[in-house]
Amino acid sequence: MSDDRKRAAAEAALERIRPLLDSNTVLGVGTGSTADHFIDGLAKLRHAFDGAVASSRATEERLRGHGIPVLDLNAVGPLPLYVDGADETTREGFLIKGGGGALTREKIVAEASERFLCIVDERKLVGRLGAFPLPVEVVPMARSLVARWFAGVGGLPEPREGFVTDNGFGILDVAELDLTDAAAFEARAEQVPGVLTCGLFCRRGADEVFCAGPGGVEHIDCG
Ligand code: A5P
Repeated sequence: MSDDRKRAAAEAALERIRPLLDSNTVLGVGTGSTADHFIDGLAKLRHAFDGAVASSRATEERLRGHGIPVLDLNAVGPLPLYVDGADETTREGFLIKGGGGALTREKIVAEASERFLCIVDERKLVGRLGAFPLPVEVVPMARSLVARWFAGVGGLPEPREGFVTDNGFGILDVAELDLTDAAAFEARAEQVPGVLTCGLFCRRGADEVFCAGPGGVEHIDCG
């Protein structure tokens, strides 16, 4: 059921972007099982746009598998649209991302994009962020230092064992954080030496959320 809803959210985003595409359009494309549905649907629109910037190696491979050209972010200008999933979202478009470990490249592509469309099923729509442990990408030599910082602010950090990001770094998953002021927390956490990226997307959150539930897909304009 969850998979059907992920597909429904992805299809709603495809309908949203279809009229906006032209032969010069380069899309930002996210990572994860919901984004995979989006990529599979995008294959049918292959000739309506120029290509895509991928937020992970896995997404790059899936795009190429569908014959969609993958472009280097450095070779293109600002992207008009970025479509990606999330682990949690609020109605104002604040997100937790990084369950799949692609948070740094996702944050880069989100920053490079004029509009960020987030696709989720209804289990991920929350009133307040933080039930999902916050993924944090860390430079390996700083893992203990960064873990102590997160413990010091009330979190329970756990290294994601055996996981290496596309950037060659590690992930700490931090539970039990008080993210009442998530935007301020994002800014503080990303100042800690050794933190490459924290999985809060508030400074640059989603502009629109497509949330699939039992009654269909709700389109939330985050304002
Ligand atoms: C990838 O690192 C994440 O940010 C994903 O966007 C997030 O984990 C959602 O994944 P699913 O669509 O697989 O639930």
